[in-house]
Amino acid sequence: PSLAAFLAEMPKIELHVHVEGTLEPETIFALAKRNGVALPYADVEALRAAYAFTDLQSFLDVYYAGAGVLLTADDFHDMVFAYLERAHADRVVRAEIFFDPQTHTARGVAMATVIGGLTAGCAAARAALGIESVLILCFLRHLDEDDALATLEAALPHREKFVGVGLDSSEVGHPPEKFARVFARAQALGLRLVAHAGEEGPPAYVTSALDVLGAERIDHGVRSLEDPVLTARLAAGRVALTVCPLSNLKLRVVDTLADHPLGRMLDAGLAATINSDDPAYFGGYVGQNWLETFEALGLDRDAAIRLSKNAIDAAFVDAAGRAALH
Ligand code: ES4
Ligand code: ZN
Repeated sequence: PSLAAFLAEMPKIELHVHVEGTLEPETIFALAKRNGVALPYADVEALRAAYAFTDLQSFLDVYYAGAGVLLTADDFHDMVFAYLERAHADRVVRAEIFFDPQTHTARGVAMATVIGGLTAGCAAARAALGIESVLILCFLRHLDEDDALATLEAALPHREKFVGVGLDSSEVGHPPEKFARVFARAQALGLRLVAHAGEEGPPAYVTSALDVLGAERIDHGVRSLEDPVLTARLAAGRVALTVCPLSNLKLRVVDTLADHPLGRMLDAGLAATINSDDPAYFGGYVGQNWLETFEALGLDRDAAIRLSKNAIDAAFVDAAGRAALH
């Protein structure tokens, strides 16, 4: 088969997707109507016109506005189920899905509503489609650590419904060090640890995500190559980097996909993977990320196999689960 067909048919694992970033514009308007929530956009076209991002913050402003339409457990169920249907169509067999509880609890939505709805949606997709999924609770780094600590405590009645914690939102000015205590608490609870670092922030944030937070995977990490000591360390430790090429393009981390560092990361021996981040906002789900990146960088089947193996090795599964994925 052609490379495009090979990529389309290949079973995939998605390790970096924000469920709130899977809300399509039509769904945002449908939920706004269903819930009686006012939106700062006149219609779907006006909302789509706002998707001309200049950097991470310009995206986050729109993304948090869109997430404001989510109120009921059904909303969270339907959102994650719709994402998993699309992922399944891209041949995703397992997804490890981020959610941002503070975006919802700050509006008065109960933690049980958020986690209960998402868990039910994941279960429904597993039953209907056979797709596996787990949830990772992310702390918003633009808020303070006490808010993150209170969020983790509020989530503990639902401890068995998420496998780990992450760190997302505005990176520059909010280094990993700010969240040392909440990550230590999460680690003590047996949760898996990941953090966004080196997306817009410097390589030093990747280093401190590893050293101060104990992060097991780095989300993005594309700026790691600027630091040769860090690059050697990530390669030697086979630390997975969950790279999101179309996100980096839309948020102007790179000027063109042909400039994307993914090929150089693989050449440097880094355990990179391909993911979609916020697919409803960035112009494509995970299959589109694979296809466009391979075309722009001239990657081959050998690279596809390496990227897939990296994702299998990085997935939060036990030894039997990993053997089944290989
Ligand atoms: C995000 Cl692309 C990105 N970076 C940081 N935080 C985020 N939350 C949702 N998408
Ligand atoms: Zn992300």
